[in-house]
Amino acid sequence: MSNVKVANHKTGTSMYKAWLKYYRLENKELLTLYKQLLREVAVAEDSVITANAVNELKTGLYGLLGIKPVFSSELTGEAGLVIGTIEGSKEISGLLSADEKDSLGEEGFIIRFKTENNAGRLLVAGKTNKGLMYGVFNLLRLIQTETAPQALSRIENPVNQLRTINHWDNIDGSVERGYAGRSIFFKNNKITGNLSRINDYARMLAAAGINTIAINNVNVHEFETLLITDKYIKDVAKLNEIFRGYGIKLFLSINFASTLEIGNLETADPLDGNVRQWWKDKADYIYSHIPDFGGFLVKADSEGRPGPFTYGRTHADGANMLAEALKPHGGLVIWRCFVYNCQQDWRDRTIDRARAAYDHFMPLDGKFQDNVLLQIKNGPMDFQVREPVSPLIGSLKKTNQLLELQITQEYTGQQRHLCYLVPMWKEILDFDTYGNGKGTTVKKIISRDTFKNNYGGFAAVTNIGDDANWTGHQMAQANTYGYARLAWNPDLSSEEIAEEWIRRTYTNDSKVVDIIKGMLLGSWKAYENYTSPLGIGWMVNPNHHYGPNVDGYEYDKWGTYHRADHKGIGVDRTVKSGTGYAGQYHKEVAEVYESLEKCPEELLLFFHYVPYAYRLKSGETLLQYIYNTHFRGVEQVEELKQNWLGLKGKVEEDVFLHVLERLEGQLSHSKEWRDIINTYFLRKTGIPDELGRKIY
Ligand code: GCV
Repeated sequence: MSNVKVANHKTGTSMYKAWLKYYRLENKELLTLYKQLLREVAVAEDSVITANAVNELKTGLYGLLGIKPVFSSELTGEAGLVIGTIEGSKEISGLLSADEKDSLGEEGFIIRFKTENNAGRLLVAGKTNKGLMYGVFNLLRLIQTETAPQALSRIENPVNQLRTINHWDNIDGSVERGYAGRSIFFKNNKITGNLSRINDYARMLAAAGINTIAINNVNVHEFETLLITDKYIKDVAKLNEIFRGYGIKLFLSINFASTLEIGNLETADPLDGNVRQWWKDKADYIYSHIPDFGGFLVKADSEGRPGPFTYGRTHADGANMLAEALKPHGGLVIWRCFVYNCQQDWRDRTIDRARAAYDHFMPLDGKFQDNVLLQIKNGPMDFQVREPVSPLIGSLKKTNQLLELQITQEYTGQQRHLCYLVPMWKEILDFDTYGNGKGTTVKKIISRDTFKNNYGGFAAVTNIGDDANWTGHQMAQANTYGYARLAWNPDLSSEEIAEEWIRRTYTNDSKVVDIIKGMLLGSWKAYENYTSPLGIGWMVNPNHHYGPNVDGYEYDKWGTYHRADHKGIGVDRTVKSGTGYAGQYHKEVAEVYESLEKCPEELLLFFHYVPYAYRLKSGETLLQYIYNTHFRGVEQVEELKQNWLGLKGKVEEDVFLHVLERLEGQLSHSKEWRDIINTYFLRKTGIPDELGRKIY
C-alpha cells in the first residue's frame, strides 16, 4: 500500500455538521425578508416525526437567520409559517385545491408562499407527517441556498419508493470497505452508546431524502448472526426508534444459514418444513420487539456466504422462504444478485464472471414473491471506475428491483482521493436498456415507471464512519448527499447537486461555488484517467484494493483477467468470438457492444481484445492513449490542488488544510498510478511514448 499520510479527523465540528450546518445567510436582503416572514410558526400536527421536524426548524432558523420564532397552534397575525398535514390542519386543507391534494403521495410535500396586504404567509404541508418532515427539511435547504420566498412554491414527491443505505458494519466495530474510521453503530461487540450521533445521522439522511437503512454488513459473520436474538434485539430496537422518528425503516442483513448457526437445526434448506417454521417464528419474534421492522437484506452463495445452492435450490426458493415469513408483518426481503464463483479459474476463457448475475437470475424472472426485491449492482463486475450497466436491468420485467451503487470508494480512491461519483451514477441512470423499447432508461425501470412492479428504488453502500467528518475525506460527503438526492429525484443534474451541496456546506459565494463545482465535476474523469483504462478495471493491489497493481486482483491469481500480452489487451466478450456476454443485452445495445467500431470507447477493453496499434477516434493508438491519459490524469490532480489553493481564506481553515492534505496525497498517489501502469505497458510492448516523456 502506498504510504499516503492521512490527516486526523477526530476533531473538526464544522465538518461534522455536513449539509446541516445552517450557517448564517450571507445575503442581507434575504436575511431581513426571512426574519420578518418566519417570526411566527403554527404547527397543526402532533407526532414524533413532526416534533423532530419542528426541532430541526428551530435549529435551522436559529442558525440561518439568528431568530427563535414563536411556535403556536395558529398564527396570530397575517405573516408566518404554517406547517401540518392535510388531514390535521383545516387551514392547510382549505388552502389547497383538490388537484394539489391528489398529487401528493405518501412522502410528498408542498411548499406554498403567498403575499397578501404586504404580509407573507408560508405553508409547508404533507399528506403524512413524513411528507411534512421532508417539506421542512427542503424549506431549510432552499433558504440556505438563498432561494427567494417567491421561488419557494413547489410540490414534490420522491420519484423512488425505496431510498436505501447499506452499511457494511461489523459488530466488532470494523467496517468492510470503510474508509472513514470505525462503525457508528457498533463497538467491541456492543451497540453504540452514542445515540445522539445516530440521531444526527438520521437527521442527515432524512434531510437528503433517505427512507431505508440496513445497519450491518451483508457478510454476516458469527456475531452479527446474533442480531436477531435476545443478545441484541433490544438494542436494535433502540436504533430503530431513532430512525423511525425520521421516517427511516431499519433492515438487518441476515445469515442464510441462521438455522444451522443459531437455530439448532441441521439444515438451512429453504424447502425444509422446520427451516420454514424457524424463520416464521423468528419473524414473529423480531416484530414483537420492532413492530415496524423493515425486513432482511441477504447476500447468499457469494464469496463464501451460505445460500440455497448448497441444497440444490434456486435463489427464488431461498428468497421466497424468507418472504413468506415476513409477509404477515409487512416486511420485505432484499436479495442481492452479486452471486458468482470467486474461485473461478480466470485462465479458462469460456468462463466469464460478468455473465454471472444474468445467468443466475434471468431464468427466475416472475418467480419471486411480491415482497422480494432483487438488488442489482450497477455493473456486472464490482463497482469499478467504469463498467457497462448490468444487463439484468432492463431484462427482468416481472421482478421488483433495486439498483445497487457504491458510495464508499473501494475502487475509486478510498476517500483519500477526490472522486465525485454523481456523474457516473447519472450515466448509469440515463442508460437506455431498450428493455421495453427505446427510452427504457435504468431510472425508469427502478422507479417502476416502465414495469409496474410492487417495489423499486435505490440502494447504496455507504461511505460513513465514526470520523468526526463522517466520510474521511470531507468532500466525500458530496457523494453521500448526491446519492440521496438522486434517489429522491434522478433527474437532478450532477451540477445542480454539486451546487446545492457546496452552498449548504461552505458558502453561497458564487466564485467559490464555481471553483469547487469544477473540482467535483472533473474528478471522476481524472481518477479514471490515471487508473485503469477504457473499462478494463481492477489493476489494484490484492485484498485492500488500494493502489496500482496490474496483475494484483486477489481472485485472479494468474493475472489474466485483462488478457494483456505484447500485442494487445482487453476481454473479448462478443458473441461472435468471445464469452458471449454482449449478447445478454437487448438487441439494440448488444449490436453496439458487439462491434469494435461502434462500442463506446470508454468501454472498449471491457468488450474487446484490441491491438496496441489500433487507432482510436482521436487518432491516437491504443497504447499512446493509455500513456496520454495517465499523464493527463496527474495534471488534472495538479489542477485540483491549484484550484483548492486559491480558496485559502474563503473556506474554513480546518477544512482548507484537511482537503489540501488529501489532495497532496492524491497527487503523489496519482503519479504512482501513472508510473506503474505506463511502465507495465512499456515493458509489455517495448514501444516508448511518442512524446518522449519519461516513463520510469
Ligand atoms: C461485502 C466486493 C467487496 C467485498 C463486498 C462484496 C459484496 O467483493 O470487495 O468487500 O463484501 O463486494 O458486494 O458483497
